[in-house]
Amino acid sequence: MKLDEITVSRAILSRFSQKLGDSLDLDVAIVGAGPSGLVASYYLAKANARVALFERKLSVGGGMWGGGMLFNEIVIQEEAKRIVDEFGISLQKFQEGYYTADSVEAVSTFCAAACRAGVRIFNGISVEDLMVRENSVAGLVINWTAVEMAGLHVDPLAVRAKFVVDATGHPAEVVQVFQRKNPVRFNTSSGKFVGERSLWAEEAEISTVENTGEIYPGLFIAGMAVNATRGGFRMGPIFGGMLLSGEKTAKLILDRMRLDKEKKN
Ligand code: 48H
Repeated sequence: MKLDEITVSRAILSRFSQKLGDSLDLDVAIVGAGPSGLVASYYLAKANARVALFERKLSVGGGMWGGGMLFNEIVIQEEAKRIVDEFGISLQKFQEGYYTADSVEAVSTFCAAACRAGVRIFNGISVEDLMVRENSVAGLVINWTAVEMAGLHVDPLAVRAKFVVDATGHPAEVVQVFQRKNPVRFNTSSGKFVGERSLWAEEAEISTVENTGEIYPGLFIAGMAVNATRGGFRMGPIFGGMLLSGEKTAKLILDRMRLDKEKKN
């Protein structure tokens, strides 16, 4: 077969334009492809929602690659074992209620499952702002991470979405930028972004899941962004809460989509 460089270029441009073009009007836009964002996106796509995931870095997987302190094993507790099993990731029992997984197998499996379920993942793209309407969030404002890193003055593009999920981890970037730029009141204890507390694994794992939800019309929080936004504790390198939070996010949004559809009919 004769190879033509221009055909290779044309193939990439054509396919990427199609992929991004098909993602400009979504049911759900998720920001951050760590464990909570990946799991949320997977369950949403499996239920036929139109969902895309935007990740600043080239690598997808967030803080899961490095396990704890770069020892690339993660710990999963009993409550989240069924999710890891559903994805087919190998788990080893460490002692009663504690399981471990190879973090590389875990991340790569979550990514592959999300892609195969129909999630469109855009890496190298940063979310710099939100699109808003009167009293709700209406989508994302995106730009290349390379533009952000170079500090270039380049205007962004917009993505419309019925629901936006902040799954950006510790910084809860989407929530913070939204608060900085708008006179908003969140569904938190103070009505504002509260900030993450210190390490208390047991409490943190419970509250991460409990506090997962909608903090402003159209804006959901998942994973570590939940603790940061609502003033929860951190949990260290145990990942069950991140997976359960992702699963709960998908369930809450799917319930809302069903309700909204019923109301329309
Ligand atoms: C696009 C963005 C933007 C942006 C950030 O940190 P993550 O892994 O997030 P979670 O919440 O799924 O998982 C948290 C977990 O990894 C962790 O840190 C734990 C359990 N810590 C416990 C402790 O005590 O320390 O992933 C977030 C992703 C990253 O890949 C970022 O690059 C990305 O979001 N991101 N992507 N636009 N503005 N901000």
